[in-house]
Amino acid sequence: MALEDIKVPDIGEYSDVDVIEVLVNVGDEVAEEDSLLTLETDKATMEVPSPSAGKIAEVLVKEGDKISEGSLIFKMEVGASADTSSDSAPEEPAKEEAAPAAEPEAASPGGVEDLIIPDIGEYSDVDVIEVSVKEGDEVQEEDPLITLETDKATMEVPSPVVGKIVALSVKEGDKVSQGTVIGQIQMAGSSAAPAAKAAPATKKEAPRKASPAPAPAAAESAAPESAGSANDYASPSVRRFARELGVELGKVPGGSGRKGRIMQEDVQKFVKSVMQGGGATSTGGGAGLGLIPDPVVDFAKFGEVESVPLTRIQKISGDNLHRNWVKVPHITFFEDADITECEKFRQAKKPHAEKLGVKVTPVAFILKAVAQALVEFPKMNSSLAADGQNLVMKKYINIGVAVDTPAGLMVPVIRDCANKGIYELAQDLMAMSLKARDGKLTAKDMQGGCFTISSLGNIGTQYFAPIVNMPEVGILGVSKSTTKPIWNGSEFVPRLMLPLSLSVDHRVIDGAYAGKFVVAVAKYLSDLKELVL
Ligand code: CAO
Repeated sequence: MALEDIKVPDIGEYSDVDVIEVLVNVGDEVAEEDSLLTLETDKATMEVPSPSAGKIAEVLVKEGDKISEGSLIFKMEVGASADTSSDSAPEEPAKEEAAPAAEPEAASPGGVEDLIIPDIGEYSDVDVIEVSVKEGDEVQEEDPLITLETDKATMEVPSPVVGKIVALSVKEGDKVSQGTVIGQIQMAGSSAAPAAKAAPATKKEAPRKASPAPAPAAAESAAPESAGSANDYASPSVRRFARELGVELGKVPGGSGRKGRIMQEDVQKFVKSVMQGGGATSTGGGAGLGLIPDPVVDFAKFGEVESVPLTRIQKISGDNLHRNWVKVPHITFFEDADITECEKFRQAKKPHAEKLGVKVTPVAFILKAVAQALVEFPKMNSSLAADGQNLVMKKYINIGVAVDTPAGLMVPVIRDCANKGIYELAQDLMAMSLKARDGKLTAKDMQGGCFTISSLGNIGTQYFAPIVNMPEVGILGVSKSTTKPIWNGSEFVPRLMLPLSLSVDHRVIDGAYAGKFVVAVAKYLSDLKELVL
């Protein structure tokens, strides 16, 4: 067993680079290429991998330190055969001298020059994960143009000069290598036509600055955690932005970028939510509530994983559900409706409905019963005014129905339910469910609801506690009907019972009121004659 010095390898032309994370401790066994440290400059985040397998004997660096190429960072016990030379810093690939993609000639002042990927270490076919500019944008020297990512580093390619982007030939998802032309820039002060491609122009200084020349990459890995933990996956400029605002990236929930990357907007949204005292966002931040941060787990440590981006609808409904769950003091009531007669009636009407081209499911009857109960219990059809001082009593009865779609949960609204018959309600329900599943709902289709029905009856389940859809004050959860033995006073008889679960906003609805409401819904479903009275 021999002790080997581990030094910082070639990290391009950077020096005094911040150590933002030390990933190993004394005693840790590491394999060759395991990440030891994460470094960050204002343009790149990179990991320093272990040059060989061994056991960490001494950690000579800590978070916040500044290091440069050659700094001694660890001592490691390696096998007897290991090279113990104190200069055995990571075997850097022979630093091929930055073979410039094009001759670094002088810039043609006022001309148009190609934007070329500079020396990015020994990487090639690197993923473009963000394009920060578009054609027509004016940029300053050093403004980030695109962000690249390998499995060990995230780096920005800055603009080499001040000017206007006149052509852009790169998009998110493309792969680029040193020398790839990604567009053209018209240098400040120029009036040259965009198409007029200048003779090989300056690739001089700026490109080199984009080269973090990070240590050699390990085997292929799609893991997005290029630096630090899974929850602080962001480009260097977003990191800088967060740092300037004093935001810990690990606390920013749900990156909205590709593969969950945290974008500048996510940081802004987080700050806004903290300032407003709200709990943050989709994955549950809760910063304004003084909650501890969400656990961040590297699931890949325990087995194979795959990252599947949330759909837009899932993100939106997630944020809404979270707000509603946190802000509304819920109380949920459970009741069974005896729908034996209702079901007989529905079955009897099926042939006629089919002739009309309508599929009448129990949900049409539930819509009708709820509409009638809302007429009888108008507070359940109200909303708390924004000032918190008044109730807005609605004189119309529009009911939202939660529809399970491949893209996520959507709630289209069926209008004027109190004045519609069963066939018409069934027709509207069919049309809205179809529209939702085809992704064709308009914003208007989902506006104006007074109360929501969430039916899992076609799926199963007994009871569940639905979340009130703010600013509504009530939601009825419906589960699968089953035949149960019911005592009729002298004997048990088989009855088809429908489980109902009513959640209400307890700021507006008292328990007794809610109880009466759900009992009324059950009564209307048990005896349809009540509905016509
Ligand atoms: N008990 C027993 N069977 C029921 C039932 C109930 N409560 N409700 C519906 N069914 C049966 C119907 O009788 C019909 O069967 P038949 O064809 O044999 O008559 C079948 O289920 C109909 O299912 P459907 O989905 O085509 O239509 P629907 O009107 O019952 O429901 C809709 C429409 C949009 C509510 C439903 O499709 C849906 O998306 N539900 C999911 C809602 C959801 O995800 N809520 C979220 C819960 S919490 O986040």
